[in-house]
Amino acid sequence: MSDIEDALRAAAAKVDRTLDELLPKPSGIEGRVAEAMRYATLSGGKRFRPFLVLCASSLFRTNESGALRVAAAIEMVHSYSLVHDDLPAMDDDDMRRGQASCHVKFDEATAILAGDALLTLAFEVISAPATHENPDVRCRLVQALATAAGGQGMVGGQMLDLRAADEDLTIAGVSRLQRLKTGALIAFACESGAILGRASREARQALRGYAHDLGLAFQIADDLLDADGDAKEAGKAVGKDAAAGKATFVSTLGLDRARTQAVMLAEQATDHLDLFDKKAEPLRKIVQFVVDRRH
Ligand code: GRG
Repeated sequence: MSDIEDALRAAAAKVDRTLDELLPKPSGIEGRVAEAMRYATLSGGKRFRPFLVLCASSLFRTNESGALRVAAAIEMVHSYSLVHDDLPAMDDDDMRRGQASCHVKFDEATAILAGDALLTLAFEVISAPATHENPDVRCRLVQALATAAGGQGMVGGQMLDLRAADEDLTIAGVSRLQRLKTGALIAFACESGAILGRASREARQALRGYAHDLGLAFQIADDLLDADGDAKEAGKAVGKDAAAGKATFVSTLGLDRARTQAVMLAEQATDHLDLFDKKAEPLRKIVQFVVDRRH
């Protein structure tokens, strides 16, 4: 296993412990929703976004326990998005992270509620004093996460995605959709490190540029997996975009150009980190992992 995979696993173990502490324990009749929240969140996953939070915050003088809470909160938002995305009204997927989707394991109403509760818990966690002693920092985290997850961010991107099969999207249209749907949360992961660390404008700009290019490279890699990946390895259905006639980076650019574009974006993302010294090494290495990933 490579260094970066080891680092990802080590960070994932810490994030999972934090999630286990923060997620409600099932009890009483309403315990079913807690069970579904736990099922959807503590079910594997690369913990890529939490890793970005931890690496970005470690560039500055930050407290690891606060960063871990932000990392767990972003994973809650990500897990909610996957639970809702898998619902029959959206992407209608029976399998996620190699196991039954949340609505298949439980039922649709419970999956909707579990997603809602994960989203709200994320805000409860980042707005609590244990995340950062300074209320201004907490307020900025709340605002940035709300923008990234809402109608001008991930939810807006999901709306565009649901319409993608009926629209003749150009490459600019596909880029905008993906920048909102997946890019916004990835950008928040990096931005949150800068907010926690009260970074300079220059450092913040550099992380913003990095997150932009990394987010697009991540999505192209995801489209490539959907186009030529293996369902078992990916832990989810593949070939769905083409079957639905959805415009993606692969359908608009073709396999080869999409691969080339991902490599170019990866190089560009790494260039943004020139400002930081050796401390940014994990952020550099994760770029390559994202482009090469098979799940
Ligand atoms: C329902 C509001 C709402 C939003 C859904 C993110 C999203 C928007 C839908 C997910 C659909 C999807 C498969 C998008 C492609 C990129 C992506 C988010 C892949 C899954 O993320 P990974 O690879 O998954 O980080 P793991 O399981 O490792 O956490």
